[in-house]
Amino acid sequence: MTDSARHPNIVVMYADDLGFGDVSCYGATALDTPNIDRLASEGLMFYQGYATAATCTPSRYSLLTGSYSWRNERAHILPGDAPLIIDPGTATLPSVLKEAGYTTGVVGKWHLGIGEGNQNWNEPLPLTPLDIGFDDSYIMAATNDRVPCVYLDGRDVVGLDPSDPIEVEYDRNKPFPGLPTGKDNPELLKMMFHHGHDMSIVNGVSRIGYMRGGDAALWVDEDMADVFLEKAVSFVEKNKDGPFFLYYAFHQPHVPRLPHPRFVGSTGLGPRGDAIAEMDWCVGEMLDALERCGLKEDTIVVFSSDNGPVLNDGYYDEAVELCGDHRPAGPLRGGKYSMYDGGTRVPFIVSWPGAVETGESDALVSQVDFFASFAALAGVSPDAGPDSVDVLDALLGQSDTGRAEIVLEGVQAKTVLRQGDWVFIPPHQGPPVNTNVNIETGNSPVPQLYNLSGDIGQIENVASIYPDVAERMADRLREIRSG
Ligand code: NG6
Ligand code: CA
Repeated sequence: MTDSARHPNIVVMYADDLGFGDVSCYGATALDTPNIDRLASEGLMFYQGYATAATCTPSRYSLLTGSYSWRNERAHILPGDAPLIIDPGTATLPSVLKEAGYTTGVVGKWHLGIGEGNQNWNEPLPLTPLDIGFDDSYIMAATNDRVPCVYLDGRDVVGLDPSDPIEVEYDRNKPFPGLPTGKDNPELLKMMFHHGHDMSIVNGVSRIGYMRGGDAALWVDEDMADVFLEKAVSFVEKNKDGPFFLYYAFHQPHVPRLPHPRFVGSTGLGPRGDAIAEMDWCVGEMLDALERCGLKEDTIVVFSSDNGPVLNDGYYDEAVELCGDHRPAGPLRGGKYSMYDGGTRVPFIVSWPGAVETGESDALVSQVDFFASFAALAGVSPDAGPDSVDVLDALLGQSDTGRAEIVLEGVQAKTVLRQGDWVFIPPHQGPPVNTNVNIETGNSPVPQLYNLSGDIGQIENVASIYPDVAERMADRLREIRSG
């Protein structure tokens, strides 16, 4: 092995709300994802690959820290003005790789908080990705449906005119007087909200949160894919002498779904499908850039998603009406927010041409394992804590064995244990269905036990047939949570 083969570049491409059944290599027929498929054909597709949680912030927290998110009570869906929830000094995937000589960059959706609270967006930002291990950072602070709707380059808002400062307010009862909102001025909207998302209007779309000022800095949703892609590609070009770690976090297909006009109508599924097509194109552009730079065989490329799919996540965009026979979660039950597998089991592809075996793997792996696995690959051994398992051999296709067990997290940090093929869901209070999004939550007054080997759709609760298994797993889950 040459040096560069021992320390490959690492590119993690991370979709937002993309389901297990949303790409063609995982069985989708209603839309084509030729570039993700190309990555899969050059690498290894995991069928038991998980995000740690069924929502964004917790999954991203785990991916970057190697720690289960329910251990940090701040790791829940964050507002756009939340402080950074990863403390500087914490070992993170980028900080550990940096120690091993990598140059590290993040481009795209962040959603792990910025600053120390009460953030003044008009001054250099105090706590950013730059403070937890990234050398370069070009991000949006939270989500594309949350204010502030601006890009952050390092510590600065891009394109901010100091004479038009930004103000952000998340208290629902404190709209900026005189400024239109989705709630009061629906006639100004190009995409109507369905639930939530009725506060400040930016680019014809009402968002979560109020903002005022910063007009010259506001993003244009339709250009977002191109903006992030350009930054991601230039990071690769700039650092092609490597090794580098790039965390490229897409905003698609999260709401509001506003792909560039050149993708509008490219699928029959409406804006949600078109946003997936746009993201797939970005994947292809990144693969081409790596090839152009001569890095194809020196780079591990990972593609995955932060949580499962949702159709109506708060805007009328025809995702439900145009879905037809398409099953965004494939054969899995539930979706985003859910404790069922549809919430957390996601497309999970690892490619390293020449080094990773090609084909399919049934090894149980989680994004929380990137921390320990890639640290091992880079030759460093941080104090990984108990949650991140070195499954490098499985990720490289050299072993069929991944983890023995994994804790999965639905919304509100409700946890589930998977052990082998068994999934145990403890009784949890709350409605069985989140009616806003029409997704089963997994809440039930009784314990649930499923065996995925014959029941991938988690249809038959066998807790009363195997009470000893259910009890053993309940104990184990309690033990892990208290450990
Ligand atoms: C929810 C939003 C949803 C989405 C989600 C975060 C409402 C009613 N719903 O609170 O639209 O933004 O948060 O998604 O506001 S995530 O993928 O970033 O976790
Ligand atoms: Ca998400």
